[in-house]
Order: sequence, then structure tokens, then C-alpha cells
Amino acid sequence: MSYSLYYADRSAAMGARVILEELGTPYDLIWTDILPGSTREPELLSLNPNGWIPVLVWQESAIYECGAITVFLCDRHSEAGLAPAPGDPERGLYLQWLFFFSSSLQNAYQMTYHTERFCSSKEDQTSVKRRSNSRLRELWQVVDDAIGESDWLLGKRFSAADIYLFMLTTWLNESLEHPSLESFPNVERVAAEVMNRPSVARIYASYISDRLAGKSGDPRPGP
Ligand SMILES: N[C@@H](CCC(=O)N[C@@H](CS)C(=O)NCC(=O)O)C(=O)O
Repeated sequence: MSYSLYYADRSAAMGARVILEELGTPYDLIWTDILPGSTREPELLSLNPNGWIPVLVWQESAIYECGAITVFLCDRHSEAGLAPAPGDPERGLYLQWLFFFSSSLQNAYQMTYHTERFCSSKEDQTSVKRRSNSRLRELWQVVDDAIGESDWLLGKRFSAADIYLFMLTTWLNESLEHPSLESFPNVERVAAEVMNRPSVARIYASYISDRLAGKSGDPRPGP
């Protein structure tokens, strides 16, 4: 039985889609409108009461959260070599980055894109936005320093964590006063390598052509 993925372009579901492509396993997309003001389908809300995507459906089960979907898929298809196996010395670092991305970086993006959810009055929004943009800078700096001169997040070995990193870089948008990707040269280098993968070139074709044309890209739907 194939997978189904609740999906929108430029959303957090793109990483899961790239992984499905990398695995070469059949899947179908359930196109989902997550633009501000849109209403979520009852089916999506029954699977993820937060109304967020991605949600991955397989057999009788459905799971949400990018990190969980990444671990689930890469472990189920371990022959693809996208993740260190449990017990592998690199497993810890792999999990570290997935959790860091989902709990810290993705949250900082949420705060810059959906600032109104994080303050109780309109007057506070400017301050929250400013702080979350500098938080974004601090967190990307941590990732940049950790990569250093390495080829990938895990050193010499490519993994699904690099796909996750790439997806997060695509939400940087200078028109929203985010730091530029160029401010983090090690992250930029890894992201450029990920962009060369055929799966990424296919799924991110419009982002890549915008980026090559020097456009910052449409910030929405974003995270
Ligand atoms: N922690 C969740 C966050 C997912 C998330 O932020 N999804 C966004 C798309 S990029 C979404 O559905 N946003 C719609 C909204 O927040 O209303 C995950 O890692 O899956």
C-alpha cells in the first residue's frame, strides 16, 4: 500500500516529499490549502488537530511532525541509506539535528511568519518579530558553526537531516528581515549540494529557478 501525504508547495511537507522521492516508493499527494484565512478540511483536522501539514498516511495509521515522519520513513526504508541505523555511532547526531530543527529553528520561523500567534496585543508584534528574526540568526549560526568545513551535517555522510536543513533554508526571506542565506556560508554550501540531488531539483524546481534568478521567493505559505 502506498503513502499519502497532506501537502502544499513551499510548506514543511516538501521535505517529506523529497524523502519519498529519494526512496522511490509510490505515494500520492493530498493538496492542502494552508494560506492564512483558509479553512482546514475536516479529514485533515481529524488526523492532526493542529491543522498543520505534513501528515503522512500509511495503512491504518497517520502521523504528523516533520521529524517523526523523517525517522519513520528512513527507518522503514533503511536500504536507501538516508539515516544511520539505531546503534550506529552517528545515530545520535542525526536525531539531534532533526529535533533541533523541529523544536528550535522551525519554531523561530513560526514566530516570524505567524507573529500574531505569539503575542496577545498588536502593539507587541513588532517587538516579537524583531526578536524572532534575531533568534533565527542565532540558531542558524549554531548550525553553521557545527558544520564548519564538513561536507554534511553528519560529517562525511549525507543523510535526511541535510534534506531537512535544505527545506529550512528555503524559508529565509530578506523581505521579512530574515538574515540572508549567504550569512551562513557552511549552511549555504550544504544546501547547494542538497539542491544538486535529482529528487530536490524535481520537487523544488520553481524555488531553484527563482533563486537562480536572484528572487527571494514568495514567503507564503511558508512554515
Ligand atoms: N511542528 C510541525 C510544524 C509544521 C508546520 O509548521 N506546518 C505548516 C506548513 S509549513 C502549516 O501547516 N502551517 C499552517 C498554519 O500554521 O496555519 C512539523 O514539524 O510538522
